[in-house]
Amino acid sequence: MKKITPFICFLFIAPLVYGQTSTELEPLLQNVYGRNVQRLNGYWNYIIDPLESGYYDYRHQPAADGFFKDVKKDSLDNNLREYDFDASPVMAIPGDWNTQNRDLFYYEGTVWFRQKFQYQPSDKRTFLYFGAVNYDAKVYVNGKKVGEHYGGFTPFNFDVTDKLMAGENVVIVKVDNKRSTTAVPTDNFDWFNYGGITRDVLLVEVPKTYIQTYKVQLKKGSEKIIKVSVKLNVSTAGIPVTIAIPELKLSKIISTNIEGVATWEGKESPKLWSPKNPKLYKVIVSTYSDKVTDEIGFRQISARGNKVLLNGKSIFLKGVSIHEEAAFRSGRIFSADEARILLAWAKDLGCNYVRLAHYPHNEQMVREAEKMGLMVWDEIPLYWTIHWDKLETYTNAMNQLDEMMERDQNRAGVIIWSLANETPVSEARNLFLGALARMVREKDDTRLISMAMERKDKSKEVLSVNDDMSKHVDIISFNQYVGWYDGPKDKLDQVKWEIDYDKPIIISEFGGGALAGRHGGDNDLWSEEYQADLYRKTLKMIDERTPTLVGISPWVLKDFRSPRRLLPQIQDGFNRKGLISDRGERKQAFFILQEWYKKK
Ligand code: GCB
Repeated sequence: MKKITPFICFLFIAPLVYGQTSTELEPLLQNVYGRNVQRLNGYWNYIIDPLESGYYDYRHQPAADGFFKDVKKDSLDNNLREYDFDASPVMAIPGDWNTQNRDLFYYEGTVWFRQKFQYQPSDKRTFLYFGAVNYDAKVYVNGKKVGEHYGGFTPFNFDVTDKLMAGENVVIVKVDNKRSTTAVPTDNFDWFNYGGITRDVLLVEVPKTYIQTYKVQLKKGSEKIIKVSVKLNVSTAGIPVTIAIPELKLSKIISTNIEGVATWEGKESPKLWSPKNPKLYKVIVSTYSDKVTDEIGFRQISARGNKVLLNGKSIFLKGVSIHEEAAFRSGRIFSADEARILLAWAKDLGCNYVRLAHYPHNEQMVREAEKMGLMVWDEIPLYWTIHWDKLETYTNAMNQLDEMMERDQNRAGVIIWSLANETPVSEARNLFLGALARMVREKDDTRLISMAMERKDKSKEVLSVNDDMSKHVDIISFNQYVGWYDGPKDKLDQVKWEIDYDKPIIISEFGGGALAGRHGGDNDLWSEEYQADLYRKTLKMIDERTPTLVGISPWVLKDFRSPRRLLPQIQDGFNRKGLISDRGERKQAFFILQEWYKKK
């Protein structure tokens, strides 16, 4: 216990320092896509800078005249400048750099990006918004730093009003995707470390007094009471806020308190969102000066005993795990069109649920899933061997969790917040994750908490889970690879499961690898037949020798790139546990699971 005392201290300090990893960050604007935006997407000039010579001088001190200044040659006395954005190549933003330039395929380090845009001053405020940058983003506007953000999968924004000029403006971003043992994720993970400005870049215009965030959802425990909370950027009481849901003939004017927050709850009769009827309502939040439009669904999700109830009825989560990697071309996904391809595959499989692993996917993915009637498990990359004893790691994780929750808080489709994946059990880890679980509960009582745990067996034949984090979660989820890492496959016929928690249970991963088109007997590793048989046996084990489950999300929908997967002619840099290959071919196991889902 002694060893972790400093850690306990930092858990108390953490809320105080929270948000200060990136001091210049403004609170996240809710639903930028429902606002007046100028897209800065397009072709950006870039400079690859492995030694960060655009940032540090020759004594390795931050340079005052780094690349972010983008100085004109003739403004210098001696004309000497050793970089030139104008003469540098361009790449498409949003987009990872690895799949746009062969030289950058395995690159991990710094790349500078520059874009120019026109701006006309007005009485409005302008935010510079990034959907995500992997991993460390230092952002400059017209030569001045506006802020920095850590974490590769969540949105962030800066108020840049005072830095903009009439006419041409320049935004420069130093992006560094070097892995680090103290980061979230750490330096060791089983997916591809796509670097760059991987999601939309937007200029968002808002009035001086604007709607910073809002949450419109059913109140916990009710299928009728809609609960609204709207926060303005000013701490002024008495500002009228209108909340309108035209289809429900709801139009209500409420008033802010001294914190600039307006709340309301009232009885309505919305048609409830469900996979069968993914009904969304147009919701308009407005003040005298600002207006945001959204599409919001209403549903009630809860856990009772070992059941998960959707709108009061027990439901089985027919799921699949998905990485945010494009079908056919394997780069990072950032558009609704590409999200729909993967999600349509999941629907075809018979899914009503997807586990978006192992980090927050882009907003389009979450919104499209919701529209298609897929429930969502949202996750942050607390993966494997995290530095549980480091304040910076905790703050980073908390920040990513908060940004994900803030972004997705109005999505009825999102039913589970997941804290972590396969993290080794220790006291420090339990404190770290326990503190995060408390934060999640405080922020949102309308969704369930889970995390992918690991097995702790009772004996060779009796498999189980025993994890102290169980008291913090609503759903016990665990990954298990009997028949693959834990072979041979016949073991699936011999073992049974006993889990001693009176909580709903999900198998968040199982699976095995197969190269599409490779055939053999049921026991030939890497053949489609092996994988299909593994699914057959696992599903039988679930039917016959596993406590009642509320869902599964097998690993994984599509083969995905991972530098850990090195077997020539079979893996070639891909994790081959996909039910569909990277080229879109369905493997035999796809149809086994599809059949099982049909009967569920
Ligand atoms: C796991 C991890 C997942 C890996 C998978 C595998 O347990 O959660 O990220 O990709 O196993 O294929 O080994």
